[in-house]
This record gives sequence, structure tokens and C-alpha cells, in this order.
Amino acid sequence: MRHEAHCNWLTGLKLDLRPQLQYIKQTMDPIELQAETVAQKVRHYLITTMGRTADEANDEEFYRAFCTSLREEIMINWTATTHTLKKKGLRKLYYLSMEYMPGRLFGNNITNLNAEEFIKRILKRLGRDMTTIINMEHDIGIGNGGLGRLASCFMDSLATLQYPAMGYGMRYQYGIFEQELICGVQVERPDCWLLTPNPWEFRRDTHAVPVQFAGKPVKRTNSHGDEVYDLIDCEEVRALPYDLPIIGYSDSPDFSVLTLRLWSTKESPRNFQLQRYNAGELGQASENTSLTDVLYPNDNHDAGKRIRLKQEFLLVSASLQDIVNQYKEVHPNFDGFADAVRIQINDTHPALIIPEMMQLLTKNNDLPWGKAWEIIRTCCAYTNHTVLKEALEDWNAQRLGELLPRNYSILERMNGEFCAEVRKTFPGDEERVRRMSIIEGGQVKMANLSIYGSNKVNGVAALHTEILKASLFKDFYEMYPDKFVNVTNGVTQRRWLLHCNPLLSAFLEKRIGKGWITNFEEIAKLKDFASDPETQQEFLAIKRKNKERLLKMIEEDMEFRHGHGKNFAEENFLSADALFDVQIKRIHEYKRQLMKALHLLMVYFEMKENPDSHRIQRFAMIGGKAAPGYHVAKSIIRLFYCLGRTINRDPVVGKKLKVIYLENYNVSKAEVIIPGTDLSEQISTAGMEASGTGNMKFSINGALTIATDDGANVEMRQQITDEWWPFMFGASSNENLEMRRSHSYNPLDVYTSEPKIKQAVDALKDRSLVENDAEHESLMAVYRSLLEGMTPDAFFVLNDLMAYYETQKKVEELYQDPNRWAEFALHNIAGMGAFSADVSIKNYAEKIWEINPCPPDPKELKQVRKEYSEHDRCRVIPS
Ligand code: F58
Repeated sequence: MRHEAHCNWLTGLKLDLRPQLQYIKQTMDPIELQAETVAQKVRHYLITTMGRTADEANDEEFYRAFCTSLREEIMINWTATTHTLKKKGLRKLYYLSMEYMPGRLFGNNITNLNAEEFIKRILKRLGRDMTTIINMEHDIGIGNGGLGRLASCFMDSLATLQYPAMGYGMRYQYGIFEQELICGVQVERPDCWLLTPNPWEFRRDTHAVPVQFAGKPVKRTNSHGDEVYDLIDCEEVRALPYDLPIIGYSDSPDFSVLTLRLWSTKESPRNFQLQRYNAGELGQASENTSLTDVLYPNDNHDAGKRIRLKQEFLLVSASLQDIVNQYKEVHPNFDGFADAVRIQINDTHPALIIPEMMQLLTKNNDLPWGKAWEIIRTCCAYTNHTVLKEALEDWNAQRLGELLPRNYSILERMNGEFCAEVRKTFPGDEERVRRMSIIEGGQVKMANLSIYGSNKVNGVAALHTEILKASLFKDFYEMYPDKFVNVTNGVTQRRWLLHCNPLLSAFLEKRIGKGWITNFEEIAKLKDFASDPETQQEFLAIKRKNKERLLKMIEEDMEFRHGHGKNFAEENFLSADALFDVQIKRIHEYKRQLMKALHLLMVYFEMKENPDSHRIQRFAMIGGKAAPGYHVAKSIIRLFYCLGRTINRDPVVGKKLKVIYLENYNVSKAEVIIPGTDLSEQISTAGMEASGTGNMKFSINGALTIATDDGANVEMRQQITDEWWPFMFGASSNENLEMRRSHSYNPLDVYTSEPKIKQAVDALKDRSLVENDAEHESLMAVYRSLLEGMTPDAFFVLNDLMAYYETQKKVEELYQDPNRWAEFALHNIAGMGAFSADVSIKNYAEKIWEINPCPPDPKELKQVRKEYSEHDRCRVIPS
């Protein structure tokens, strides 16, 4: 019978499963039967792709065979979604980002397919443990932090909401470095996420495209008289894409699967430059094969490096060619391009798409400059993620001219036209022209280019967008007020609640159903339960379990890294009774991890004097990576190490206060840390954190937030309401702005007038925390950043420290009343409906892209299913 003959589509080999299936059919229910079919497929892949039987395969091999089986379910919908988008020819969004942070895919894919229970059954049949198998996957960290993780949350929402969209990025061989702490010193190790084959990626040789660098431009004119340039003697690099499927959440089998296309120059042997090698230039010979090797590990800082510029152009040029190729498959000319294509520039890193599009339209496709410009300005939109001046991208004009001569000529012409436009709008204001110019002082200003070339510019939280309009991009706002819009960030509740916190998800389902999974505004229904003591007790019990899970994870991680998990736990942990006080994010002075450290010192000194001065136990955890060249940030990490050593070993204080550093913080660790947190630390210098997204993840997992009124904290407070937002403190962004403008702040005043602060700061230099000169030097660097130099304490740490200290007292007080604490936490969760990435994406879709959902066409699905042949199907979702 057709259904019983198992045909292996990979090899054409016939596997006859009739005897097994007949036996199974008689003895099992249909779900068990399906589970056995998948289990059989896993065994099958183990043999056909690895030559291993199920009993001998190790966990990694097993993980890969399992994913390969699961993939089959996805491939049908992926093919059907792609066909539908192509056939319908609707407007499509292309999200361009140099960074993504998908984390692990396997577990999340299972969640989005709604298949946990089923997968557990299969693994049980195969005698394997789900957590062990899930942990076999490398965490994909091809980004630095918030910006990259936001891009991944957005991909999840785009797929779930079934928008016509595609993501482009870079397949860095080495993602964000692995952080190892050796006696508190950060050591960066390569992140070898591609050590074993990645079962989720598909190499697409047929979509490879050439990207050209350097060379001599030869001028000619197009048929409209516009100057265009052919390149001779240039370097041509082959960009090869690898596709990752992004599975939209659904409880039906008709889910969408979108494509995240990542470019690589690695696996194209012709990118090796033999002539250079023969000339003895070994490094340069392999420059292009290694172009996509390494992610630049700076967050909120522009490195200005040549290879980075090449990477950015590679993303831009390859993606644009790919977009145009897709367009041309269904359109005869460019008349419909502006209508069909939307390109989101994720920060300025892909902004060279603006001149590159001009070059492609005017030269390759003979469009007049004016028309091409209209198209560009209609298609492109730009998201800004920072107000920090040092993070704004400027490229050395000469370098850009040498590497991308044609783009540079185009930029010069664009800049000429732009400056003329500014002069026309603001006659006689040459200073303004200078400030707004795209090329100025030998630098190309990428933000200025991005604003000029975009249809819309958005900030990532209301306060941030206001700051852009009022200061950073004030000139531009005055010229193009309608361009500026706000789209507040959000996170996907699928990964950051449903997947990472199964206990809390079940708790929610019991009370408010499952609607929140795809419509997070429904989370507001939880308010009705917030004052119910039984609900509070259940919430507290779940929190405790998640805290225990977190302790176990840290212990196992310490055992794995340093071989001393148990000893480490005994010396450095407090139990789940303690307040779990967590700050996890990149280490940066504006994020003020230093304020956390100084507060811990203040508490330490108080407890030393009087052990009963603090009534609760506090377990402080800090995690995050420092940019490799950011010395003060690395010194702050070392300070935490010294603090932990001093405090944790103290026979008296150590019973109530402990401090640990969570090594190598990444997405999969966040999935365990966040549900196990009581207190979320969001304490940036007001006005400096564009939005924050960690703040949202903690809050939806039932942590209370201690926060300055910065970034999206402001809107969280408004939504949750001041009544349930008890731990706000510190100077406002306007106050900080004013202090900076008037140079009125002097940290020495605070230091001398507040004895508690003086005592904590003095500990940085009096050697009481250190064991050697190197540690002393690090702590002195921190000390000097606070009190010495041209702008001491540029991030106003000491200015807010007393307020922070007082607010932490309120935290301790509330924590002593668990039910009341739970009531606050429940109100905090309930107030978070607006901070789903779904909401952000709907806002982008309405305000910026003007796109509509497009689910896979049922006819396409049927057709693909038929072609795949039902009988060979590895059904993961029970039909
Ligand atoms: C972050 N930026 C913001 N940049 O700091 C954060 O407030 C915001 O929530 C998040 O974006 C999402 O909007 C950020 O992560 C980077 O890491 C860049 C990487 C490339 C170099 C420049 C910084």
C-alpha cells in the first residue's frame, strides 16, 4: 500500500516499513503512530547521513538527525510561502541588518510549531532527553546585543503575522566572541558556532552574486545624459547566501516560513587572490575569502575599520542584487519597483544601499537620476538605535573613495544636490549646511546620508525619538518634519515567555487562555487576578522553581567551564529565598554597571558594621561582554570579580549578600536567567539608552524593575502605571541634558558630601578589595573615571547613587511581603501588552512600509504537499 512503503527522497532508496508499521498500527493510538514514524525517520537519517545507528549515535549526531527530520515539516510551508509571495507579487519588505541574534533555533522552532508534547513523545521513544538534545545546538550570536536581538524578534513577528518579508544579514564564521573570565579578566575566545554542520541552514549556490570593490571607474553617460561608471581592474568577490527558515507561530498546519538570507564569502574558492599570494602578500591574498569571518565586537561604538566597510558593502550590494533579481522574475521593467519594494536599513550600517541603488538603477538599468532618486526615497527607511556620538558611523572619505569609487562619485553628486536643497530651505545658513552635509571634513556621515535617502526615520522608543528630533537630528527634523516617526521596540512573547518560561505560560493559560501568544494585548486580563492570594502564591511558587533552575544552570556552567560547580555554588550562591537581583547587558559606562557595584559596596559596608541593617538576603548577578578594546568596561568586570571575592567569603556579610559574574552571557543563558529574576536592573543614564529590550523581557517574566526614566522604561511605566512601578529613581533626561550643557555637575561635591558614597568610592583605591597590583590598576582606572580627567563621571553615576540607594531600600521592604511583591509583579506583567514585537511590526507595517499580511496560499500548500508526496511526510504537527 502507498502509505506503508517509505520512499527515501534523498537517495531514492526504498525502505519497507510495512512489518513494523503493521505491528505498530495494531497496538498504538494515531499520535503514537506518528511519533513512531518520526522516530523511524530520525534513525533513518542517522544511518543515511552519518552512518550511525541510534544506539551508537552521540547526542550531537542525534540532534542533527532530529533537526533534519523536523525540517521536512518546515520545508513544505517554506516552499509554499515563497511561491505565494512570488505569485501574488505584493509589496515586500526586505530587512537589512548587519546583525542578528537568533540564539538556538531547535527549541524555539518546536514552540512555534506547537509541537512540544509530540516531540517529547518521540524523544521518549528514542530514549533521549529533550534538554540534553536541545543543549547540543550552538547559540547563534551573529550580533552584539540589543540591535541584533531586535532584528531576530522582528523576524519572528513578521513570520507569525504572515507579512511578505525577508531578512538579509551576514553569515559570520565567528559570531560575538565567547567570554571567559580568568580571575576576573575577560579573555575573548572565538565563537565556533559552525564547528559542526548547521542543520537549519541551506546553502543556495544558485543565488550567489558578484560584488565589486576598488578598480578604476570609466565614465560614460546613460541614455538620459547622467554620468555612470564602468569599473575596470576591480576586485570581484562572490557572495554566497545561506538561508535560515524563520517559522511563524501557528496552531494550524498552514503556518508561514520566511527566509533569513545570510551572505558568506568563505566557501567560494575563487575569492582567493592567487596573484597576491604569488607576490608574497599572504594576508591580502585571503582578504576576500575571510571577509565574512568575524563580527566586529563593538556595541555602541564605531570602529571605522576597512574590512568592516567591505562587509557593509557586501551586505548592501549582494542583497540589492538579490532583491532586483526577485523583482525581475515577475516584473518586465522598473515602473513598479517603488511600489513593490520596501527596504529597512537597520541602523546606518547598510546605508550604502542608497548610492548603490542609484548606481544599479542609472547604470545597469538606464533610469534617469531623478527617477532613480524618487524610487530610492520611496523604498528606503532608516531606524536609528543610538544617540551616542561615538556610535555614529563616519567613514573616511578617501578610504571610501578608494574602495568604492563609483559609490563615492554618486555620494558627491547626492551631497551637492542635498546641500543645494538645504541652502534653498535655509538661505544664508552655511553653518547648518556644514552640519547637515553628507561629506564634511573628509568624512562621510552615514546618519546624514540615511536620513536624506529615506522615506521615514524612526527612533526605537518615544523618548528616544523625541531626543532625535530635539537634538541629534534637529536640523533634519526642521527640514523634514514628516519623515520622523517613533516605533517603540518590542520583544517576541513566543521566545521570551512561551518558550523560555513554560511554568508561567501554563499559569497564564489556566487563567486567561492562550490568546496572548499571538495577541499580547490580552495579557491585560491578568490584572483581574493580581490581588487574588491564591494566584499570588502560585506565581511565587513558579518564580521559586525558575530561580532553582537558574541556580542549577549556573552551577552546571561553572562545572563545565572551570570544573568546580559544586564548590563554586557552596561558596558563591544564596538559595532561592534570596532576592535575585540581576543586571545583564553589554558592559558600557552609560548602562552604569558601576552604579550597581557601588551600591553593593555600600550595602557591604553597612552589613559589616551591623549585620541586621538589611533584613533580606540579596543575590546579585551581573553578566555581559565588554568590547575587547574598552578598557574601563573590562575594569568594571574585574571590579565585580574583586567584589564577589570579598563579599562572598565574608563570614558574616556572605550569609546575606552574594555577588557573582555570569560568564559568557548570551541568548540561551538569558532564557534561563530572565525567568529566575526578581529584580531587573535598568539603570542607564537617562537620555542615553535608546530603548532597551531586556527591560521588557524581565517584566513579562514577572520581575520588578528598578529603573531610571530612560528609553522604553518611560513607556513601560506609563502602561504599567506609576502605582505599580515603585522603583523609579534618578535624574531625568532633561536634567542630565541641562547638567551637561551648563557644565554644572561636579562629582567631587557628591563624593565629599555623602559619607556612604565616599566610603564605597574609596574602596576602589585603598587596596582593600584587591590581591595584586594588576587588580589595583583596574580598580584605579574605575576610580579615575569617576573623579578625574576632563569630564569626570560623564555618566552621572554618583549624581544618582543616593537616589538609587534609597530606592533599593524600598525594594528590600517590599520583598519582605511576598504576596504584595507578587501583586506588583502580576500588574507589571499585565501592563506589558504594548511591548510585543508584534505590535512594533504592525506599527512599522502601517506607518512605514504600508504592507499587508499574505499567508501561504492553500492551493500552493496543497500543490507542494502533493509534490512532496504525503506518504513520505514526517508529520510533526498532528493533523
Ligand atoms: C541598541 N543598540 C540600543 N547597537 O543600545 C538599545 O537601547 C536598543 O534597545 C537596541 O539597540 C534595539 O533598538 C545596539 O545594540 C549595537 O550593538 C551596534 C552594533 C554595531 C556597531 C554599533 C553599535
